[in-house]
This record gives sequence, C-alpha cells and structure tokens, in this order.
Amino acid sequence: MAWRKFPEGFLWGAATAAYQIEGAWNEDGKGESIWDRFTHRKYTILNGDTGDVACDHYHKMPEDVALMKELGLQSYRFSIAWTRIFPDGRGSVNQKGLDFYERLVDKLLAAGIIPNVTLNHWDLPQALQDEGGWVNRDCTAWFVDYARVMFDRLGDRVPLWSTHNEPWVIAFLGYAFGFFAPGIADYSRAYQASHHLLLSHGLAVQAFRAGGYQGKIGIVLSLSCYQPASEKESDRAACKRVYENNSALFLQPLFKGSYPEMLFNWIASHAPKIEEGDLKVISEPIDFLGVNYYFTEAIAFAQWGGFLKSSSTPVSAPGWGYTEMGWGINPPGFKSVLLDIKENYGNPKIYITENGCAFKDTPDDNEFVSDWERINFLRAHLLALHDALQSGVNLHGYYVWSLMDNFEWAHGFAPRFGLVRVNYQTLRRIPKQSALWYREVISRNGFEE
Ligand code: IFM
Repeated sequence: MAWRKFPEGFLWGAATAAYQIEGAWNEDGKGESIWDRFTHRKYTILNGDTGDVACDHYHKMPEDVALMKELGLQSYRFSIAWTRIFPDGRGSVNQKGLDFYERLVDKLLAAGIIPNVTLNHWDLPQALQDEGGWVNRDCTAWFVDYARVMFDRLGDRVPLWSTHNEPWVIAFLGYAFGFFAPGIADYSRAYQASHHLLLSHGLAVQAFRAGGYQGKIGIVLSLSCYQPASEKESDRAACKRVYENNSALFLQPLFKGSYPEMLFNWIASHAPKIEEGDLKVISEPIDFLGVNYYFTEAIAFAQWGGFLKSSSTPVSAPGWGYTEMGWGINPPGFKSVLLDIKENYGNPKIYITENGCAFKDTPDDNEFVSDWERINFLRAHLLALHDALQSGVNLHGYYVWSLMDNFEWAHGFAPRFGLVRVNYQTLRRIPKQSALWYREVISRNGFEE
C-alpha cells in the first residue's frame, strides 16, 4: 500500500459560514441581512427553514472551538456577518458584533487553530440591498470600509483573509436566476454585480496592503469541471461559454486583468459598465486563490437552454455515483480544475477552501453516523489533490465543507454536509465517523492508499 504523504506545513481544516451556523439573527445589535429577509419570505426555502437559530453557533462558539480542537483541526475557515459589524451596512459600528469575532479568534488561537476569515459569504446587509446592493458601484466602497474595520481589529491575529466567497453564486444565483437572496432575475444586473464584487475585492486587497497587516489575502471561487457533452462543435462552444461565464469571468480578470472576449460578445448589451482602471484594481496581486470544488458537469448546446443556450448534466467518474445534491462525484475533475489554474493562470498559491458532500446520514441510537460514503468521497478527492501536487499544482491546504451540518441555503436543513452531526432539536453536536477519520489524516499528514 502506498503512503500518501502531504508536504510539510500543508494546512488541514474545516469551513463554515456565518449565516449557515450562527443563528442569533437579530441579537446583540445585529442588523438584517439579505438572507434574513429572503428566508423570512414564504416559499423561498425548502420546508420554510431559516437561519434564525441554525446551529446556534453564536451561543455555542466556545463549545464548537473545543470540538475543533478535539478533532485536531489545524485551521478553521469561517465568515463574518457584515450585519453584526455594521447593522445598516455602513455608518456606526456595533461593538458587540466585533467583540464576538474577537472572542472567536482568540479562542481559536488559544486552541492552536489558525483562523481563516472570509469577509463576505453572501449575507449582504439588507440596508445596502435597498440601495441596489452589488449592482450599485457605491457598494464597493461600503465593502472596503467594512473590510478595513475588520483588518484593524483582527489584522494582528488573523493570518488568512478572503474577500468574497463564490462571487459567481452571489451574482448569478442571487441576481440572474433569483434562486438565492436577494432573489433578482436580471442578467444585466448579475454581470454588473459580478464586476462590482471583483472591484470591491481589488480595492480591499489594496486597503489591506496599505494597512501593512501581516496576514495573507485572497478570494474564494467556486470552480467546477466542465466537459463538452460530445465532440460536436455546438457542444464544445456551449461548454466554452459556460466555462467562461462561471470560471473565466473571475479567473481571467483576477490573474490577467481582462474579461473573456467570447463571453462578452455573447452577452453583448448585458455586459457590465467598467470604468477606466477597474481591471487594474481587480488584478491587484493576491497571496492565494481559494478553490471550492464539488462536481463535474457535461455541457451541451440546448436551444431552450436559457441565456447561454446550454444544458448541463452531472458527470460522475467511473465507479462513482452522485451525492444527495445530485452532484456527480468526480475526483479526476478536481485535478483538471487545478491543472487549468496552474497552466492558464500562472500557478498561484492555492488553498482548497471547500470540498465535501451531502449524503443521507442515518444516525444510530447514540446519534452516531457511520458515514463511510463521505469518507470514500473525501479520500478520493484527497488522492486527486495528491496527484495534482505531484503535477506541480501550488497547493497549500485543504478545508472540508463543512465542520458541522448546517443551513444549506435554498435546501434548508435537509442536506447534511458536516463532519459533525447537529441535532437541530437539541443542538447537540456528535462527530461522525468521517470526523474521526479526518482527525487521523491530519495527525499523519496523509493516509495509506
Ligand atoms: O454550503 C455551501 C457553501 O455556503 C458555499 N459553497 C458550497 C456549499 C455547499 O453547497
């Protein structure tokens, strides 16, 4: 049996996001976010679930950090709820909100766990949405003001920062399809939002550099593997459109300072307004790229396939099936995504900021879940990562999504992604088999194949 050892210093962690776990949606001065507003509207979320209580992490934070320590995590990726810091998005700061994250960071450091902070994991203040949200160019400045407050307060203790989590999801699921908050369906607004997200990222990176903080800063993208459904020219072209729209729309401006030309010809009048100098700001060098990988899809030309005239079918690798989300389990697709970044975007330093799966977990009488499917999934993806490392991908760490079961956006609490089971009635946390397995991987910095 081959021993798959990861490089010394490879960082092992798990991730969550504020809205998905914190609860306490209107406590201690927190303002309303677009996700509070969205979930409180009828028929937006499966079973009418909301993040009002979620995992109640806001109150159980010390217990959760103790659990992370017990599981041997070296790093914890979490996001900050902008509305805890600025209840109205801007203006006066809410000290209690700042104090909460300061306590969390200090507890993590005391437990020997490296904090990895994401500033925006989708929960924009509703007050800013009322002024247009990410479609309004002023939002870029509001974001930088918020970022600066966080850098000032935590910059001496947080070594890893990300500006945004998955801007494609924010822009397209939020502004083009209306599946997610703020529930808008308008392509022009989606492209404008995506441009402003990128611009605000670049401006925040500049502010970070100007402040002389010691940490590293990057951005987190959701990158999937897209394969043409056939050799037909029309399928290949559709696949290119989807790749450019979902991946290159972000990778190219960040790493090359330009937007994908073919896509921009396609979207024509829906293209965003770009001001002189914007692309230079967006391509401000970053310290790392965060990659979230979940699935691979086959893309075909589809006459009725919406704006991009494409349809997608989940593709699982031979011998693999689908997760509870219906996503194709495809570890080789993970490697392809990483090789694309290496070959086409200058081989930046990468952290895998999310990778994981939801399966139907069946707890026993002690609420223990023997989630071997999850272990097989994680193991296979780590093997693909190890292969990618051998191929020269500049990879430095891996975070499982997610530390614990949580609120999975439009799907509510139905899908369970956690290494730790959460009983949503009692809020008890019970580590699953996968958590015990992962602890072993971390302690050995690898595993036997
Ligand atoms: O739960 C989400 C997370 O918030 C962002 N990335 C994908 C995860 C699974 O869908």
